[in-house]
Amino acid sequence: MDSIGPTRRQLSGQSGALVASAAVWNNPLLTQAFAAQPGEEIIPWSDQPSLDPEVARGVIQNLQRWEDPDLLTPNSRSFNIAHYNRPKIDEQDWSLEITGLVRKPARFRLSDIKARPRDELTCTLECSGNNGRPSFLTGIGTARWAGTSLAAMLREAELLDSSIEVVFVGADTGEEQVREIKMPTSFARSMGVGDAMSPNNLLCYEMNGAPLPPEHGFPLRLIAPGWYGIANVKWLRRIEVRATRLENRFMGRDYVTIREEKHDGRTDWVETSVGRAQIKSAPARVVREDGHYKIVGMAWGAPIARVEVSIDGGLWQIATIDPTRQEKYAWRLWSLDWPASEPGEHAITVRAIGADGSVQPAPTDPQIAGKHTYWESNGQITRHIRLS
Ligand SMILES: Nc1nc2c(c(=O)[nH]1)N[C@H]1C(S)=C(S)[C@@H](COP(=O)(O)O)O[C@H]1N2
Ligand SMILES: [Mo]
Repeated sequence: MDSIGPTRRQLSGQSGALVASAAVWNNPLLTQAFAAQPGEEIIPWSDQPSLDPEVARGVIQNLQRWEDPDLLTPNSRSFNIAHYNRPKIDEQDWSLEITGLVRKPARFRLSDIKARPRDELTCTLECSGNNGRPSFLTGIGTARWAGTSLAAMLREAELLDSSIEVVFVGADTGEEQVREIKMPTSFARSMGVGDAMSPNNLLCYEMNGAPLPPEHGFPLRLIAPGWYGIANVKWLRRIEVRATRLENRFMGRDYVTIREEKHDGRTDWVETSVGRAQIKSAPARVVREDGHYKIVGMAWGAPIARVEVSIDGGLWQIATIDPTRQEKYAWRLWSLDWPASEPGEHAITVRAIGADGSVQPAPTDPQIAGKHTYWESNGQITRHIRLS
């Protein structure tokens, strides 16, 4: 488990009710290691995005201030996204079907799934639209998920040799139109058989120790570590193995990154399905304590080797990464002391460097500069702040 100590803020009474028992301090779900400390003053960013952006109205709910993310995001502070409706499912009426190109199709009640071997994993989930729009900045959170192995269930179902695709179908429905055809449709995303069989994928019924909240997919959702949020299908009702690729709105139309690429001296416009998470970091807040400043932020999307900060376009300085959190799919906390800060406007840019040497791209990198859609915007983020 993640062991996170108490914070001075909690000890000082902000969450006075929690000070009751020592056990609380050992419960990572209740401790906010990343919350502001007493004596620290958070300096507000001068570029503040809306927490209720027009473009996302109805689709994205519960966006939080980015200044105080926690190492584990409490369920009450976790953003949620629904492209169609948010079904309220009664456990009695629900089952999960595994069907299609399998030798042994099966149907499971929630109790059947809970009776299977239990697995837990801390995983950061980022919406692929996060930061792609100036107004959408906090579509990310980290939770401790519990469920059972997807791969084990697929193995038991015995996939036929012709299978290439595993489709995850949700209970939420909406209407789509392609050319002149209007159709009622269910939310669905898919993975190739190889990706679906990854031992990391969990069918989850718990989020931070609580039953999966309705808006996060009760009774069962897929958690696919290493993928953008869209792959993590909520309100799962069917898993279907197929011999053809799914090319619906969420695989092949809307959730498509369009990018200009240079090949052999000519430009090709390339459309790719939103896929795996990518290395990323962002400054979360600047705090002042005893007259000096500290920049604190998060890094995620790939195993992180280093985080670097550039202030006002200056040299990259190496931030200190919090060593207490080493889980592969959970974000890392970092901080940098900022001693010589002049009054006035400042720009703070961060980049993460992965264990594999990959660098979070600059806005001028062809990966970012050539991109015409807002999805998969993992370019370096610059925030602005005014010091007095
Ligand atoms: N069934 C279903 N699953 C879904 C979605 C949806 O609209 N329907 N939205 C996806 C998107 S775009 C994201 S970013 C994540 C968000 O997960 P959360 O709502 O638990 O935060 O759920 C994904 N799973
Ligand atoms: Mo998303």
